[in-house]
Amino acid sequence: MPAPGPLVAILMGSKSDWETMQATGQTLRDFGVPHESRVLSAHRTPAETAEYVRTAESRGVQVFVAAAGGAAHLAGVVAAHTVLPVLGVPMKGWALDGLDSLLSTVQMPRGIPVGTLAIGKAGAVNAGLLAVSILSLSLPELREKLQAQRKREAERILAEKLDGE
Ligand code: RP5
Repeated sequence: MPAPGPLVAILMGSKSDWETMQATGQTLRDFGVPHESRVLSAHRTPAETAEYVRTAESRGVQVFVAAAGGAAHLAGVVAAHTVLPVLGVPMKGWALDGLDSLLSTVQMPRGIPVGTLAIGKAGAVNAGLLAVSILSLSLPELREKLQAQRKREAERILAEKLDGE
């Protein structure tokens, strides 16, 4: 694993998203993937967001995860400034309970892709796993860790006992 800089940047539109997005950081930690997390808003800090994305690549970032709620444009704005993979996580809550966030994140115009995950915690965890999967293309040890994790999960499911059965 290359030591110094973060390979994944986890961005979120507000500190209020952190409760959910910690799950992405934890997932990356579980796989030993260096990452950093920042609050940056598409609407409230547009210049700083663009600057962060432009400089992240030169620091070694290879995958962006961007989370926002409501008018959730952060992932799209990040994708507008990089050709690296951008994974969008729609936040739950707000006026339409996350459906607004999902549609704002997923409905990108042709040419500027955002890989959009599920709303909320499941999406936050899966964004971490998908980032690991992308990195595993050039880091074979991560592929082995992913395979081991799938096996552990399958064993856990198969070992589930149902009350009364
Ligand atoms: C979005 O608006 C953020 O990503 C957050 O999900 C939502 C509300 O932000 P706060 O009002 O909690 O700062 O930009």
